[in-house]
Amino acid sequence: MSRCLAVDLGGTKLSAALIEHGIILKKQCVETLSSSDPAVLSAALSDLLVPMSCEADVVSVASTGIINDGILTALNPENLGGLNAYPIESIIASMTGLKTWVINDAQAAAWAEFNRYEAQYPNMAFITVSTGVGAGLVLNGQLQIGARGIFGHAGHMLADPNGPLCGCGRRGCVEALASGRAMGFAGSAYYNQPCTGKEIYSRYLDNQPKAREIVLRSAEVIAQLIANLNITLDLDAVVLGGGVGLAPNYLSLVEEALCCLPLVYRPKLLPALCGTDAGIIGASLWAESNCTLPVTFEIA
Ligand code: ADP
Ligand code: BMX
Ligand code: ZN
Repeated sequence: MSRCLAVDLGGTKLSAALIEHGIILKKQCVETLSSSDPAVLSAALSDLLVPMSCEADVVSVASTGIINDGILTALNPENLGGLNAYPIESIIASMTGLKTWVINDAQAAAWAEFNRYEAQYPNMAFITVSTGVGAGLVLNGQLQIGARGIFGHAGHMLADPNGPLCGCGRRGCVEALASGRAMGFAGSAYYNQPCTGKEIYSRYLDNQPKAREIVLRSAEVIAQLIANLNITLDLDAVVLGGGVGLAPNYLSLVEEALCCLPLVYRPKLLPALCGTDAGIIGASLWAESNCTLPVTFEIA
């Protein structure tokens, strides 16, 4: 495989890039249109991917949602405007005419960061605090996907049994308290006007007390999630990414919250070196490893 058309489909943004030998040659990013109508997503994918596909040999997608057998099943359909059961692999393969690989976005980003950190941390969790809260796990140097693609969906672990109802149907998930959408909801209720997570974050940076409370709560919940993962999986490092995770000072807030816990709960905490490109880079690396021909042995 030489040139990959790598795609990152998140709840807020959709990006595509041509990547050759790990180098991004060309990249485009648009807003993810929120609609339960699959035709809306298909049209957006076609507009973005078809013009770039003539320059690519393969397509590889990092997508929000559980990816199993090439089908996107939203654990939290609200993050995608209610869209669910979308056969993303076959749709993209037929619109581009190219072999298409698809994995979960946080799993892809975990693979990108594992490689970007030069495999120094064979037991590593990547957490994205973005539209939702996603996670990807590399254990013993292997990216974990799971038999049904669910591996690592730690954003839906319990944070507060009395917390808000999560779009997945469970009450008090990490995502319902800590994600960009959750911060936007909490802020909209308080300020009595629709707010995004990004807007709440800039109010926090301006020292507005309610926004500060919302952002600190998010960071505290993420720190507890990291502690839970560390005590379960004995991690070498946790890498933080996503629009919120990479926002100024967020990692320090998580670090401060972690510092209140006993040492055994505190892994090394690192920023995502690939930044917002972790999904596309991880997808291209994933396609590369899938395209490697199996070693064949000749029997004399
Ligand atoms: P996606 O979820 O599509 O991968 P992002 O990683 O950009 O996209 O995450 C989107 C979420 O992060 C939204 O809730 C948005 O409001 C929030 N966000 C984006 N940029 C920032 C920022 N600079 N500071 C704080 N929050 C941000
Ligand atoms: C949700 C879930 C995960 C995803 C995570 C981060 C859906 C549609 N997505 O927990 O699969 O990895 O959000 O996604 O159920 P993002 O859009 O915030 O990057
Ligand atoms: Zn949930």
